[in-house]
Amino acid sequence: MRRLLTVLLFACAALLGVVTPAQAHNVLIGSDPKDGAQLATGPEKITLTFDQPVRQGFAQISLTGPDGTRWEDGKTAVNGEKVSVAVRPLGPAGQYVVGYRILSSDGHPVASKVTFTLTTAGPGTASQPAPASSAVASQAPDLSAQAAEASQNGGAGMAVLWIAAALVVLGGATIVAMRRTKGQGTSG
Ligand SMILES: [Cu+2]
Repeated sequence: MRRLLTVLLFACAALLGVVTPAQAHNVLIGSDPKDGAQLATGPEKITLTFDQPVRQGFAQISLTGPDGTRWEDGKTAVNGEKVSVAVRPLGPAGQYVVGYRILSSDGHPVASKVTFTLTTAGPGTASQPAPASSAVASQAPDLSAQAAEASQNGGAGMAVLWIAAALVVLGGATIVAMRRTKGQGTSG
């Protein structure tokens, strides 16, 4: 019986070793403007800082105003741990939401938001809607990030194979161990 337990323990350890990710997700450690900031003047750009370098190509920052208007201007840029986007002159006073989605250095997408409040209305006009195409474009990075993660985790496919193989080995070892235990029981 001890042999069986030992086999089970080793099998569990092997499974954990395969499943546990080698690296952690990127974590947002700072932003400009800061989360919860009260600003009299709108920022010219938004910069987010992470604890690890962000992968190129999939990062996206959006800035949504109190009336739902989008205020980011142009493409999101990734520079090491920093991700930024330009912002056009803000309009109405109120809460602005900085939504972001990035691809972690471990290949997993991370998405969240920070908010700030514009205390004084700026010169920007809310009647200047984001082009319709940008709404479509904003969906695309989500899909490509997932695709990238999937291909990145050709690792994941391999992990499944490893788990399957480990289960087969575990099953075989369990049968062998049980037979031996049984054999020892009848002969002794
Ligand atoms: Cu991860």
